[in-house]
Amino acid sequence: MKPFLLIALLLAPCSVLAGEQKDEPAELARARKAYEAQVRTITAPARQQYLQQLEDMRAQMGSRGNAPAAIAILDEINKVRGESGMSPAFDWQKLRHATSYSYSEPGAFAKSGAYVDDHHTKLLDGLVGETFSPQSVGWVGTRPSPIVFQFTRPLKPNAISLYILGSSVHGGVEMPKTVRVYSGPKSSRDDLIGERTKIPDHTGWLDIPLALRTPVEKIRVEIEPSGAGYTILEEVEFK
Ligand SMILES: [Ca+2]
Repeated sequence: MKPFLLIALLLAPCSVLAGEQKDEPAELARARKAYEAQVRTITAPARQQYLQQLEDMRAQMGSRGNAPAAIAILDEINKVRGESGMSPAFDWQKLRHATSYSYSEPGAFAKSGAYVDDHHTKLLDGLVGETFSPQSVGWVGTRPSPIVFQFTRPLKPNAISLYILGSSVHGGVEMPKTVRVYSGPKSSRDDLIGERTKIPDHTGWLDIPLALRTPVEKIRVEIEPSGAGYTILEEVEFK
């Protein structure tokens, strides 16, 4: 017998044994997969409830300007999402600084006050207030200018949040009648990805889910005023 054949014969049983230990039966893999899917289905409502609770908590911390707490909550959100095979949440705190925006009609701000946003910074500075301030962006007697947000790479946010002032801050302030969100810089009914009507009169965040099929680099927001009063916007976030 040639030496290499002898070596092959001596090694053969070990290889087979190792293969049997490593390769599990297909029945086991199938049963485990079904079990894992069942666990995911059974625990889904509790997980969704917990994720919603975390999102509310994160928004609360964000509106109070408590960035470290908001980041800690985001880590927990991503841990829970990761454990259940979901993709990580949109990390707006990191992406905010890499996002810019412009107004299609830049001259339409309310001049009676400090509501001009010529430098395009106020809506992404992370600051929100309970009432109007020099950090607010406002329009009066005219339709607010469409706002075009530009990301540095294609993104697929699940929602947009707008921090809007309600009439409780001043009688002349009105909530928008409608907010429409489009993919791309121009508005076209085909590109409508989110819409809110019947907006409750409330100072704070207004969430609008976005139905994006593919990532986009630009998102356009159009606000329709309720009447002739002030429309005041403080901040915009993507989630
Ligand atoms: Ca702001």
